[in-house]
Amino acid sequence: MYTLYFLPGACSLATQVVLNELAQPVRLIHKQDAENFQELNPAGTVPVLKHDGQVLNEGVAILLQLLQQHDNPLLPSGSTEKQRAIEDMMFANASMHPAYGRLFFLENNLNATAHKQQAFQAAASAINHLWSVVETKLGKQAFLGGDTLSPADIMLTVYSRWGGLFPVDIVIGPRTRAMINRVIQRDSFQLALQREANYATSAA
Ligand SMILES: N[C@@H](CCC(=O)N[C@@H](CS)C(=O)NCC(=O)O)C(=O)O
Repeated sequence: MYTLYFLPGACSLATQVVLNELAQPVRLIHKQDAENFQELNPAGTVPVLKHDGQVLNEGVAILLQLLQQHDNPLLPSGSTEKQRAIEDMMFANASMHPAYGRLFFLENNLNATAHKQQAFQAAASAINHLWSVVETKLGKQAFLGGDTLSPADIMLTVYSRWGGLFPVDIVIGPRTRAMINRVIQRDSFQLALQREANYATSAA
């Protein structure tokens, strides 16, 4: 049984979706309910995954460990395809995630002024550029990895839900929208959302 420390709707949602894709049982613990979260991850971020006494940090490192541990069609075995899948995961985690992170930073650290809105717009424009890169990468494919789901599709789908929290126009192209909708409709994603919602309900 895996234990996943999470925040609702955060990037830890992607970890849970991958665990669901791999049919692995998972127990959720809200970050605020952890007695010693700083000891689990001194950086203070989710996801944190515990399994067999091992504590794993950093989203991509966690996903790679899971994908190497359990048979799955998400991470290809051919070296070129595998390299591309990891590149896409890093694009999501190290380019798109921090681009959205600027919106959270601005919201939490600037008072409402014209400058704040200007900064939001600059941050949104960087995000929109990255979504245009995704649109080009997708080409005629259903998913970034081709015909079948890849880990980066799940990660990007989770991040795509953050734009609505801010007063910005995030522009996501039609092929990317279709990919996101395919990911959201999967049982693994719906189950993950349901578990997070049920957790919030039982904690209330
Ligand atoms: N590089 C880290 C970044 C993780 C990260 O930034 N997580 C955010 C949520 S998406 C977080 O935990 N922020 C701290 C907080 O909101 O308390 C990873 O990929 O695991």
